[in-house]
Amino acid sequence: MIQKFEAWVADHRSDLYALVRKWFELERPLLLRSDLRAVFDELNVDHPHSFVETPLQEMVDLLQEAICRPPLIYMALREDAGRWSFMSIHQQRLVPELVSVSDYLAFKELLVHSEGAHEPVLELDFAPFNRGFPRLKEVRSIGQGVIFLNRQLAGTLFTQSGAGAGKLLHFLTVHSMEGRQLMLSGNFADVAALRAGLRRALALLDKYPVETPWQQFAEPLSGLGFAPGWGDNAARVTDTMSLLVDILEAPSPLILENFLARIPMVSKLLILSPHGFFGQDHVLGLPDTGGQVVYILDQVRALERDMSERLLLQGIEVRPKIMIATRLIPDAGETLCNQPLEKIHGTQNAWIVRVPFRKPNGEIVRHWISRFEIWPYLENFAHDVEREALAQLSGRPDLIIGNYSDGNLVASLISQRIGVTQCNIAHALEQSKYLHSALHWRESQTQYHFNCQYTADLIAMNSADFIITSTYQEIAGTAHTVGQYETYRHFTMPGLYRVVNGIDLFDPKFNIVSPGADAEVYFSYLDHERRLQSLLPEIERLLYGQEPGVPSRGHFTDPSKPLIFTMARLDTVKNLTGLAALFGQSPALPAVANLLVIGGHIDPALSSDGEERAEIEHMHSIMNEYGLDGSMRWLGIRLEKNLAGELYRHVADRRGIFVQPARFEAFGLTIIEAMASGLPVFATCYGGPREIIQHGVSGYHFDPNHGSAAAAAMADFFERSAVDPMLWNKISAMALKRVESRYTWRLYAERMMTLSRIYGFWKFVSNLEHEETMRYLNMFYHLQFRPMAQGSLFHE
Ligand code: UDP
Ligand code: LCN
Repeated sequence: MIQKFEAWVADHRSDLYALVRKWFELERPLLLRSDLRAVFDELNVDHPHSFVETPLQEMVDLLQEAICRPPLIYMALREDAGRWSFMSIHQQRLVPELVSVSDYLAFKELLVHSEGAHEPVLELDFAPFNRGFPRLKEVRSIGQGVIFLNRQLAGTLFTQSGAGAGKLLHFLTVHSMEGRQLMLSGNFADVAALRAGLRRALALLDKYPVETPWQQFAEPLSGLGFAPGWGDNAARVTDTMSLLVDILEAPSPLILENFLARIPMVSKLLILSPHGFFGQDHVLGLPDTGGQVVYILDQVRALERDMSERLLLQGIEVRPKIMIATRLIPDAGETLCNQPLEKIHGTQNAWIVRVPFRKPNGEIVRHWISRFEIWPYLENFAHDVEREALAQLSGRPDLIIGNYSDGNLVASLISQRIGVTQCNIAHALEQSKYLHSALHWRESQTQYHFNCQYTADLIAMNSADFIITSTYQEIAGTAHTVGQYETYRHFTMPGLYRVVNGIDLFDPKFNIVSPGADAEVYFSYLDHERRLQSLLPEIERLLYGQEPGVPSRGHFTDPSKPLIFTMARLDTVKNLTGLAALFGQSPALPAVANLLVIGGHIDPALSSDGEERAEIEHMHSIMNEYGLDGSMRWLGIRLEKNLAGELYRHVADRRGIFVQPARFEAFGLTIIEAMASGLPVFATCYGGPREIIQHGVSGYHFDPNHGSAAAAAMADFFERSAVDPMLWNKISAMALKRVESRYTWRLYAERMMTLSRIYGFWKFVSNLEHEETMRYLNMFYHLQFRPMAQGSLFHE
């Protein structure tokens, strides 16, 4: 593409000059894709000849951003997910030149740091460490790491003249759970002996009826060298052994996956989620406390069920144990976050274990602190959690799952020390939410400490054995937008360090495993039998009357109109104020619907968080400005799950919609909850919702930056549905179907457990531990992260 463009420029210098000049005329040093395109489109209209389908247009199509410092312009081009190139053009010479990522970032640094431009800078490059490792090749395969890994495993391990089979034999021979030997008891000297043993065992099993429980032939099988773990009855043991026979004969990725799926590997889980208020009651909607908590609690229930079922099927009587480690907050308000131990409802053996943050002098931090302020406490926290986990779980966990930047960092520290497989879940990577936050890290340093956060992210994502994402776009974006992980591929924090290769999207560690909506709580409004009728009077009072103790503002002058419902934490990025504004500004929308907002507090003095307080003030000013008190109701409460579930359904009964207006949403659990209730959803086009909803089929996307277009689309939907009720019904039905087929915890748990086993096995047989990377990360942690984290303590 670049060569084609260069050739074109040779004959079209004046056209290129016209475009570059127009870009410079904007007099903005940093131009985004939308700015660059708008100027190009303008030129295309004004210019005597069109540039449609010229190499110039192809080039502009790829542009993501440009840095303008006349007479030079530096451009970042993205041909596809993870495939970038960089180019400079001099206004007079007009010869495009390819530049390195490092040169591009150095030029970008001049935007904030011109005086120090020539100072030496620490450059981070993880690419050389990965040279020897297999990588995916196709953009569309990104996020399907395990499929690729299985192919590699089946292919390479077993073609190396039996070496792979030998490793598998070794793995099965040393494999144990809770100190009990599983699979093989150690009698097999080599693979030939194992084959012979399997033949004898299968012949023995043939004599038993298929339903015969394992215990009845355990002794003769043990005599042949087989330990428990193959199955709970003769049929399943036979199947598992046959799979191994097939692998030893002619391995295929599918057989290998099926066989590994049967090996009991995970009975003890450690899950890390340090920040926020982590609890089961009265926490949702508090600052920094939202979907991550819902996700983990639902995940734990689903994983425990899956683990128990699988262990039983394999004939293992071990009760799985799950520990969620979070911070203990002594001053925890009405929550239980000051309790060291809390059993998770609906589980047999899953617990929240709370460990306090300690200052260097040992003093316990008593109050909630923002997730942006917790960096100095994590190292001590990791030590304390490790000790607690080894005690609570009576030994090492089989898998450690980190959540969000802080949990993933703690997971890395503990996994490295005790040598356990590490899985990361980002939930939200802040570079996508806070645009240019790396470039301008110094300006927001006192509030956000992005230097610590992005360093922690780099360490955690590079040390994880595997990474779970909720959507494809979280890793790789779309044709024109950058993925959340992709923002870590290259970036710069001027004066600190420059990342030229931070993460490789083609790494097989990435896997898409989408969360679900709790089917016990979020089900169709048409499922009348299961509806919680007893909650309806409370909903009536909340929405149309007065519920004692619930702060509110506004009421519905005409309660017969359908509702536009939104519910979220009152963060700036959630943009609930943007929805109120687009509603207030629209001539059509308030005529056809009322707006119901649930989030934050009505009284700003009740909020402990600066960002939330500002949003509260903003919401009031919008309601005042547009006179919304008769068409909008704002409730300053946190809804309990069951009430939230029934409210979604109530809004559906009234043929309303749910709106998620965030400036950027990593995934958006409220979206799948609303869809699971049969509610048509309008959601932001930035982030996960773009993938969850198929526009015009199972809901709609809108651009929150174009409020009037969004309001018009919503008004149009209400108007058309009033004429033709089938429209609302169709979108509702498709939303239900979409969630059922893609976003369920049952699917999640199955996938997650398969991944744990396969990556655990990989780690064992191929020593995927990346010793060199680990050493480099260790140095980076000590020399870069630690001093910064400790430094940030002094801002307190
Ligand atoms: N939630 C709730 N009650 C509230 C506010 C939020 O139950 O008053 C729940 C909501 O149902 C969803 C979660 O909190 O399950 C928010 O998750 P989401 O992914 O939408 O956003 P996040 O807060 O993680 O950014
Ligand atoms: C954090 C977010 O910001 C949401 O978009 C997700 O839905 C939630 O975590 C659960 O992963």
